Amino acid sequence: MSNDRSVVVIGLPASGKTTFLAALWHVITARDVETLLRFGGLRNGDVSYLNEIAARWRDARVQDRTALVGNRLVSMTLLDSEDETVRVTFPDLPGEAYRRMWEDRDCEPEVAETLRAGGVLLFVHADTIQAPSWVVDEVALAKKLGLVAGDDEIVEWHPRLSPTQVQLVDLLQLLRVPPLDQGARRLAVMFSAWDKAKGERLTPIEYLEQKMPLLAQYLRRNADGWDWRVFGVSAQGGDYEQVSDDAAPVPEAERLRNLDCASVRVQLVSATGESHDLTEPLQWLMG
Ligand SMILES: Nc1nc2c(ncn2[C@@H]2O[C@H](COP(=O)(O)OP(=O)(O)OP(=O)(O)O)[C@@H](O)[C@H]2O)c(=O)[nH]1
Ligand SMILES: [Mg+2]
Repeated sequence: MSNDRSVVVIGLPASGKTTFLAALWHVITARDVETLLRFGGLRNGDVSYLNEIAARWRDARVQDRTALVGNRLVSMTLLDSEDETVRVTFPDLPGEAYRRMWEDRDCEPEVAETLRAGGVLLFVHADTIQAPSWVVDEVALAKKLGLVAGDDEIVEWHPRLSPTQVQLVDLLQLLRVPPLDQGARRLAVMFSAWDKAKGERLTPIEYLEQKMPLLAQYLRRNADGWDWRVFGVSAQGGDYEQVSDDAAPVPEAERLRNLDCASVRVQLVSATGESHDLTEPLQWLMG
């Protein structure tokens, strides 16, 4: 028996979506660490994109920004704990598509189509959260640094200047109104680059509460009926190298490349503990 499921991967630009898919495909195909969902064999469908990004991941090189053109719908055939086949389809869309929804209130019909399916994986780069700031604090800081701006210098407001949590709450709200509304769904909030956040010694849920209180409150108040969980994910285990010829070598990337088993680069932190199993949030989303 086969079940077709789909999962929507969303997140602002450079939030870690493609890197997660690359690491997931490696962990599933290499089969060298325990996972809740297992490789179910090759079925009809094209896995060349997945193979390409996973090869780059193994090489400890940073993924290219996903382009707006081209169909990046990827499918994996997996087996669950009861040996039932589940076929999971994900779109790997560029964060640009989500940024446009916030900034221009616009969404391509194909993007809207993919957004209507299944559980939602929301990626947030843990290390690049744009926090809200107070004008008085900014002025005080500028004065201390001797950077007093002229009184007549006006900075035009742009939606891109909004705090990350404001943009994400809006994105989630857009998923609960027509034409994207699909009723209440499961949502996994994925803090990516968790290796950068670990030093703060917070659990993923505490990280959400402290760094993005508006998003935390929106989810806790249950206004839009999301059934949600929070995960910390380090899909790379550390910093990778840029691909360009003149990019400086990164010692951490060299260390990661030298590990015997590449899957152990990966770390997933949830309320129940730590593992290398990137299929855990998928299993929950499909439950
Ligand atoms: N340190 C660290 N950096 C990471 C990790 N995962 C992703 N990154 C970095 O985050 C940046 C964005 O990663 P991508 O996977 O390309 O992000 P994306 O969401 O697919 O971006 P778009 O395609 O532009 O929407 C890259 O510089 C990655 O190297 C991680 O686990 N650790
Ligand atoms: Mg991408």
